[in-house]
Order: sequence, then C-alpha cells, then structure tokens
Amino acid sequence: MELAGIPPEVIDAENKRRVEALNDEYDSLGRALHRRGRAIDAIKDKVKKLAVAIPTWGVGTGGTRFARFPIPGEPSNIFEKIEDCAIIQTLGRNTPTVSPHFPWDETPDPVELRDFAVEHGLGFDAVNSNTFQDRAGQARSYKYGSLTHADEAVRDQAIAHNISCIETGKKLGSKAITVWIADGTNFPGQSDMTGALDRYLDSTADIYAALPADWRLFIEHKLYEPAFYSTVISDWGTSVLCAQQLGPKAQCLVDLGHHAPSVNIEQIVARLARFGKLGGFHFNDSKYGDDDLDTGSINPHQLFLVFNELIEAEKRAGADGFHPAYMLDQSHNVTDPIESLMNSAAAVAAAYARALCVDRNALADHQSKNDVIMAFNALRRGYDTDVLPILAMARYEAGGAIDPIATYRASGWRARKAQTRKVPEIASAGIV
Ligand code: AFD
Ligand code: MN
Ligand code: MN
Repeated sequence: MELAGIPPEVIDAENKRRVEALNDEYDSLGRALHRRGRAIDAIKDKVKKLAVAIPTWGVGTGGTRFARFPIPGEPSNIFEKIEDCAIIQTLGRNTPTVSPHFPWDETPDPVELRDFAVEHGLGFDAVNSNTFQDRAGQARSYKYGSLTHADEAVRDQAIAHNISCIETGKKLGSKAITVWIADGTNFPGQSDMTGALDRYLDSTADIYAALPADWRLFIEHKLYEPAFYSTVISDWGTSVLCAQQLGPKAQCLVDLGHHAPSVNIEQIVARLARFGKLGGFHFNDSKYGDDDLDTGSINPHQLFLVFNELIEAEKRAGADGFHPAYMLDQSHNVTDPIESLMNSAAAVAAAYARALCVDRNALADHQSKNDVIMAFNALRRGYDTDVLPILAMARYEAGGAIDPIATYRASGWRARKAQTRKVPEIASAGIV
C-alpha cells in the first residue's frame, strides 16, 4: 500500500526552489506587521492550528443537475477518497480530518477504515446522514420527506439511519453528526408547515437521545432546493429555535451557500456564537444560490468578515473555549478536486490570517469614539494585508509544500492514479 502518496523528496525539491524567496517575503511582512503592532510569528502559530475538514464527496468531481464530467484517476470508493484527502493534508497541512457521508461511504468494517485513515495521517470529523435520496432496496421512499414525513414509518426509517450514522461515527472517532434534510414542499398547500416542523422536532429528539455525551448534533439549514416552495429547516432562525429546543448538544451549522442573496452572514455568525449555538461551517462560495463554488473565489471579503466575528467570539468565550467545526462543502465541476480543495483550505486560512492582522484594540477604540472611517480602516487594513507568506511559512514549517499546487503537479499523482484506478463511468446526474 502506498502511504502519504507524495514522496518527501518531491516536496523537498520543490520547497528548495522557493524557500529563499519565502524567507525574504516573510521577513519583510514581519517587519511591516511589527510596525503595526502585530507579531507575525503569533499569527503564524494560530494559522498552524487551523483545521478544516475535507468532505469525502468533495474529492470526486462534482457536477450540475445537467451533467458530471469525471476525470481519469479520480477516486471511486472511500479508501481512494482517503488517499486523496491525505495528499491535500500532506501538502497543505491544515486539513487533518475527513467528513464522511452515509450511505455513500458505507464500508463493512468502519474500524478498518479508521485505521486506514490513521495510517494516512487523517482522523474523522462530523459524520453526515443522507435521507435526501433513496437507496436501492430501501423499504420506504423519501420522495415526500424523511424526518418530517407524514408517515411515521418513513420517519422511523430516517431516524434509524441517523442513529446508525452515529454508531458508525463512534467507531471512526467522530464527535458530531451533521443533519441536513431536503424535506419541504413544491406547492402551497402540499403540507402543513407547523405539523412538518413538529415532526422534525420529534424525530430529531430521538436522534439527539442517541448522541454520546461528548458528541454534538449540527443542524444544517438551507433556504431552498430541492424543495422550491418551502423548506422545513430553511434558515438560521428555524435552526436556532430547533437547537434550543433540542438541548445543549444541538448547534447550528452555517453553510455559506445556504442563505438568501445579500444576507449578512457574518451577523448571523455573531448571533449564533453569542448564544453558544454556532456549531460549525460548511465553507464554499456562491454567486447566485447554493453554487458550491470554491471558498473565497467569489467573495473573499465576506469570508474575512466571518472570521473577524469568529475571532471576536473566541475572545469573548475566553477559557470556556470556542470550537466551531470547519469543513469545506464544494462541488468541483471543472477543476481537479485536489487542487480546488488545497486552494480552498488556503482561502480559509487566508481569511483567518487577515482577520488576525486587524489591530483589535485600535478597532475597539475607534468604535467607542464613533470614528467611523478609522474603524472601517482598521478592519480594512487587515483585509488588505498580503498574508500569503504567513500561510506558506506555516505549511513549510509543518512539513508541507510552500506551493501546494506546483508540488502536486510535479508529483504526477493524478496521472499515476489514472493507471491504477477504475476508469470513471460517464455519469449523468451530478448533484453532490
Ligand atoms: C447539501 C448540503 C449538505 C449535504 C450536501 C450533500 O450542503 O451539506 O450534506 O449537500 O452533498 O446541499
Ligand atoms: Mn453543506
Ligand atoms: Mn449545499
């Protein structure tokens, strides 16, 4: 079995070509930040601790509802997906965990899977249940809903699936389950909106009851799609009300693509954090809807503002700790998923580093004096900082690649896998 996948010599050779320039740029940025009262090494150390999970479904090519265009050498089972996640972690150093989706990633022996991941330097993040599709041989259909279905037998089947995901997650070493349901309606009158939410709360209480003491349940809301008139868990308000009713282990998950256009997501983040209900994120980007584009590719400023709120929330939480779970949730339709995911994890790190470059004492001072332009500029100064040398140095010191994509390409990983992995079938539907 091939471990890690990219020979250290390749990383070393690639890094050697770039380390002199990196040292020069890092030192120069360090001096500039020092003049602004910011310590570059402290920022770098925080960036080193940033951990963003990779979704197993993200390492395969995604697609639209029209088509999916697979690439040679892409993974076709959970073990191959783990191999690709290991490449991302080996080079990028800020994606130490994988978030599996069931039944897509079902395997007869989860302990074997956990061991395989550990050998590849990876652990498991939240498990994801899937009651938005029917699987072959399933007794009852989710066409008209799952946890909120009018028929108790369908609800029971969906509850049992979620509980089995928790059981598998326990064997994998996960500490959370993310529940996203597609339940909703396409026609006014199709269902009783209040009744559907009541049924959701009853069903989810059963899942909640099966959580181990140190687990969390993340409620992921989404405005629309596949339901186009109403969605049961449509927004952060519904999500937080349900999380409050369920109990302390239930928290809200913010997928950046799951909001109405122009919604102030950073303010939602601040609200949820204030009430201890911010469970985590699915990072991605969007232009029109739930586009699942690469994180930071459309609106990196919004991502920066989200991290600005996260740093504020962390400060307020103090010793109590504040540990939202970070994950990428993207669909890679026209790129090599490994390259997109490395770029995206770096985009998350960049947003975090830029927010760490903000002089928070100065910001607070300007705010207290209502000096609007200076408060804005204090924040903007952070955003305007080119933090790439910090990210590259953090990766380099952790044994990763100064330039992950160049190193990945130099390794020839995908071409090698195209020799040994199953040739992907022409797939029609592409929703991931
Ligand atoms: C959905 C949600 C959710 C779900 C995923 C499945 O974002 O995270 O697990 O897609 O691909 O849109
Ligand atoms: Mn999501
Ligand atoms: Mn989505």
